[in-house]
Amino acid sequence: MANDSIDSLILKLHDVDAVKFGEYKLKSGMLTPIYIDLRVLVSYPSLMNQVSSLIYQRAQEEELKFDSVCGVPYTALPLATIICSRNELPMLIRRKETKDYGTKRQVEGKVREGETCLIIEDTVTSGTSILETAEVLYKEGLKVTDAIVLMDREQGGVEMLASQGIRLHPIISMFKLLNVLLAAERINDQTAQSVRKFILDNNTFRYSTQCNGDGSPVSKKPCKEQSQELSYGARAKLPNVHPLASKLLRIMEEKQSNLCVSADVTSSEELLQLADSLGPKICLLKTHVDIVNDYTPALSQELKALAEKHNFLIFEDRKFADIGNTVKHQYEGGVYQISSWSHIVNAHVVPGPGVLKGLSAVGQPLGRGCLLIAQMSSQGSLATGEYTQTAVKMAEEQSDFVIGFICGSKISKKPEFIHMTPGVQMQAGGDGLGQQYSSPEDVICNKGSDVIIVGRGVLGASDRLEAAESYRKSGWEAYTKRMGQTGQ
Ligand code: 5BU
Repeated sequence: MANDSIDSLILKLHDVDAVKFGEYKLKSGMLTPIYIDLRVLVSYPSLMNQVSSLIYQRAQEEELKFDSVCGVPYTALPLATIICSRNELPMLIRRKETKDYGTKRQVEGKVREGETCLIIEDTVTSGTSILETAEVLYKEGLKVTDAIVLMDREQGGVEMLASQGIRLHPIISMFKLLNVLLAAERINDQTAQSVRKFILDNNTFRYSTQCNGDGSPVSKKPCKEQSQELSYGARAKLPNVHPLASKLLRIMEEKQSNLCVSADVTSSEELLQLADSLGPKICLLKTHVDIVNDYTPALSQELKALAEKHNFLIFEDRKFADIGNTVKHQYEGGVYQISSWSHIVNAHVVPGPGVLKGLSAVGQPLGRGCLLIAQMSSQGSLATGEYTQTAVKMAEEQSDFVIGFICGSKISKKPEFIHMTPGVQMQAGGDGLGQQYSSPEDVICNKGSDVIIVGRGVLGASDRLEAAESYRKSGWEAYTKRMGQTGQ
């Protein structure tokens, strides 16, 4: 999709007051410094046409497969009409209120069970409107795999819908909109900054809970209703699961531990002591080998032996982020020779798929696996929205090497992928340097992640073993709660 056509659309939307700055109240009651009102579009036929074309173009670019189109009532309804009419596609209309006479149908149009319907929406904040429409379509026996939205406020809608198995494709994202309006001097730096801050501080997915949340609703399903979900043990046996993911899931089930301790210590002796003493409590030991002051190759060999002794895997949190050729050398060579001892590494998706190509050239023959950093726990992280979604897509495309994600919540419905979440302590809060903490219960039960990564929560305790056991227990209890069981 051409960037200049998006830029000109953004300016036109601003011209017609579809984008307003000030102080507005959202449906949820939240006050926002930016208001998007695309209802006015119907008064501007050429804009309606332009938007409809861009939406259809996006469906084609993404090579989406669907049998019908449904616009979320009301604003997206005329957009869906134009798209369907122009391209001769069958349309479905979702009623907002069920009729109390006649057919009492909630969906109008010819419904053929098993077919796939593409949802169109004008603006997304949390994603609940799209989910509500999808739920009505599900009831009619239809499938919903994708939705296209004109304007994504980047407040967690993409992630929430991904957790429910729906890929959301935004045409305009909030940050893009701000940049274009700023460049065109329609807004000043201060306004852009205050909107950016608002968006980053009000991510409805990251800060709300799926079970019993008091933030905006993400999923109406209580934990118990998620019991159709597969256990770690069952996921280990899935036909398409990566052998290393399978091994980790088996370890988790056997040791009743979804705890990864982040061994952020600076001496070899302390690192080995930690690995040996906490080994029985953990499924995974995460290292930052480049903070160890006295590293020698013997350290990694001893770590490997302890991993075998206590049945855990090693995850070097190296966060590769360069072009394929460079990361290949960084992974295999240098002082640390990471690929020779670390079962799992992680990578940023910012370089594009080449980073995985480089890493997998080294790691795959050794049976290693990689986690993609789809989200980060730090305040103001830019890994949100479309970025996160791209990470999920990249993982799906290279699932012979990618075993899961670093993320704040479940972002892929594929049970073969393992979700791991850093920024975990018993009490929510932060460390004053940007780290943000959630509790094991919140991360595993409410956010649907699989593994808690705990550093200072354990390392800072006077009795590290006791602390590790208490995190193991909390993480496991949250998991059994999520599975709808009681205290295994
Ligand atoms: P803490 O002491 O529990 O805050 O340590 C968290 C660890 O996880 C630390 O090693 C970080 O480098 C690592 N981390 C993180 O905190 N947040 C992230 O998004 C990623 C890694 Br990726």
